[in-house]
Amino acid sequence: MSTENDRQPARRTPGRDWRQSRLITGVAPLAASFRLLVSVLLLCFFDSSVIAGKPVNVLLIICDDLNTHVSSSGYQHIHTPALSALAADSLTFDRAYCQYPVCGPSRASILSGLYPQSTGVLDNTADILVERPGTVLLPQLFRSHGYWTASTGKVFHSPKQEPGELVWDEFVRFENDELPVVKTARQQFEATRGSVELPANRQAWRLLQRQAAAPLNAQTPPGHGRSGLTDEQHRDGKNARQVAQWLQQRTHGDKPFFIACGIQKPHVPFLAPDRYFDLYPADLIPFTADRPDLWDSIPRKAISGRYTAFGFELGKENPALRREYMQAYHACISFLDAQLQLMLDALRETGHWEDTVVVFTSDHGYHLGDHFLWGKVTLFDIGTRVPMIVRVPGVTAAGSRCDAVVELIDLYPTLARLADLTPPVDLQGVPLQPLLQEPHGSGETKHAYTIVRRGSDLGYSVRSRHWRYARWPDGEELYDLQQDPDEKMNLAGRPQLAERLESLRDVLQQKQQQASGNRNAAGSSDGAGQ
Ligand SMILES: [Ca+2]
Repeated sequence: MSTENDRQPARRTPGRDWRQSRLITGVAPLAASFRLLVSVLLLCFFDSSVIAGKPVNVLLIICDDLNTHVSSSGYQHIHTPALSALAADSLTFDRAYCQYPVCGPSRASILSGLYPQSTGVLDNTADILVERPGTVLLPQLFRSHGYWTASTGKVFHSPKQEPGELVWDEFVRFENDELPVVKTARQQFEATRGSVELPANRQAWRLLQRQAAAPLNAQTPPGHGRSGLTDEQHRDGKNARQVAQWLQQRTHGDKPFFIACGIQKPHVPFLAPDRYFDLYPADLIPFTADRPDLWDSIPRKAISGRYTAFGFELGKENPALRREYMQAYHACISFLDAQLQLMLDALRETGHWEDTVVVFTSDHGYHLGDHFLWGKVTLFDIGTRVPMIVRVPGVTAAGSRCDAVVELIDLYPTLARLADLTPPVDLQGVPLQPLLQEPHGSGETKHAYTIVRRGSDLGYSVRSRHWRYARWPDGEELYDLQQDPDEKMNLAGRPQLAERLESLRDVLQQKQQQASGNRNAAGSSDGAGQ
């Protein structure tokens, strides 16, 4: 059971306080002053934690179910000008992968810097602070070192797993305003039966409300379409405006800030303001049809069954329905892109563009009919690869790209190092610092590791620049990503690749051991927390 004591920060070696670490006072003799000046210049050059002499601020923007259908990832058939502009001024990671292709486990992993087998969060109901007491969460680290921390929207998975005051100075989650279709239904209802608030009307109205909203707002089958709302009436419109308001009102005071914005789109239901649908005439949306026998050579456990809820059959294309959903998903992406622009504008207008690290990413990828599948919960590239853009003023080169394999758990140690904070000793991610300055300098040998549950079993995947290997209870997959980037030809049975297969089996075994190796937080010997 969780107790309040479980939710206290773990004991750890504190990093330098930012106020102390950057204050230089007193009058020194000339020679000493010169040495000091050289030291400061060297510090500024080598220590990316100092941006124009100010503490580093952080704006972390994490989208929900956003795959790589964005201009910054090279997808041509999308309108995302804010992402294009951000990428043109930042470093884009082209091979960034989640550690688990489902919201809750992925977010627990990102925000702890740990693989899911160490967080113990392998579904959307588990809470990392219960599963792994004593874990120091990313915003908690910043807060304990003098930062003002705030979140809006879905950063941690759900309100049930919201650590709240433990990690945030302010946190808020918005809802969409009432949909026009619901408003119309409510007015018609009330014209004959009186207020929906009357006790005698509540049950009937709840049923009618659900029916009226379902085509737009249901989870299954996924609602999709033009919401009839304005940008600011949508949850993400409110999220972006909340971030802008915090910046404009300087809610952080004199402290450096760590602001996390959880963008809800393009998670189902795929509804967005009308004008974003106008960008995508359905009959012009392209897709690549798969061959009907695709699944004959792939382990069946690699399938996620969600495609049935969307109304599809395995092995059969339905171009009209596929385009209908793709149009709505793409409209949601253009909508979120416009909200991103608001936040970036606010950073500039408040003078924080050059002292704030900006990270834009997603919790996992998403199938839009690829492999006949819909939704998440797969280990394919489209299900695990995420957009990832990082801007560190004075460090990342404008318009630079990195094709090294990186993992979302790398963000925690990277941000900690940028802010000159001492992270927990047991993080499993690797700081991206060498790549931030030299995107082509290293990262050759890294493998991304992703797992997913299938009942009581797990599927496992490791990926390098060239290969992806997956193991399921009912078979294996091997893809040559240079020849077959869309993963349509499973090579696991090819005799000429037996040696390659064997070496990737070894890599997977090593990753499995590493990933489950930090099940308890450092400093909490019995896992009971501090
Ligand atoms: Ca998600």
